[in-house]
Amino acid sequence: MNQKGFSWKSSLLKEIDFYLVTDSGLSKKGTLSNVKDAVNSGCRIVQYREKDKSTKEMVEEASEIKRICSGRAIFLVNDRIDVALAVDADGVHIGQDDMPVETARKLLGEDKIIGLSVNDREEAILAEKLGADYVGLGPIFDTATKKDAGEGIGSLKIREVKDAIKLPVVAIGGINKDNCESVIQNGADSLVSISAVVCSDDVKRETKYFIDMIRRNKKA
Ligand code: 3NM
Repeated sequence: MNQKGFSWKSSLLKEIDFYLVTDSGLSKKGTLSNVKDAVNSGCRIVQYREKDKSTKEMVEEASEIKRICSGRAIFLVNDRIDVALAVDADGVHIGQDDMPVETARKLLGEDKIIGLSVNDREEAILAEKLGADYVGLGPIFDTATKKDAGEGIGSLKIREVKDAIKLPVVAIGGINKDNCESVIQNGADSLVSISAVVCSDDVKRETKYFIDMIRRNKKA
């Protein structure tokens, strides 16, 4: 079954609030510790994003993350469809220059989640047509975490994208405690804040902060 534009996966993803993306280069306490702390704090979606490890190390780490997330959080792998398949993750998150969504869908099947990074309304509309289950919209603000992310588009662009598609919109890029409320107030279903969370001494506390802030602003 492929209901492009909206599916049971998209409705599940609309319920997600804080979205953890791992970064072993920035992490103070390590990826596995970050995943455990975030999930124990109530985070319901984890993306394993690893740029510096061997495939073997990634498969080992991903299978450990899958175990931690099991029954508690959706587990996606960034970019590496082979790693996602190897550990039977819940899906992947891919970028505009990664494997095309249609090809990823053929490899993964209809039951897996595919998220696509988009930078504007046009890319978001195309993502929906291609059968992505959610879009990662960014960078919302300037960020040093992803060197080639480009300039921040500003949180008002979130509303523009939300009005153009049915898919859940996950906001990413330069989001921190000072600017996060505007991201939810402008319609994001969920948000990612890599450095504000993984660079912290207390990932549990930071995760809880974002979850509470998102729920409060969604209710308002
Ligand atoms: N993707 P931080 S921005 C991984 O715009 C990533 O698609 C982006 O890190 C995009 O929360 C980004 O520390 C880095 O700014 C986000």
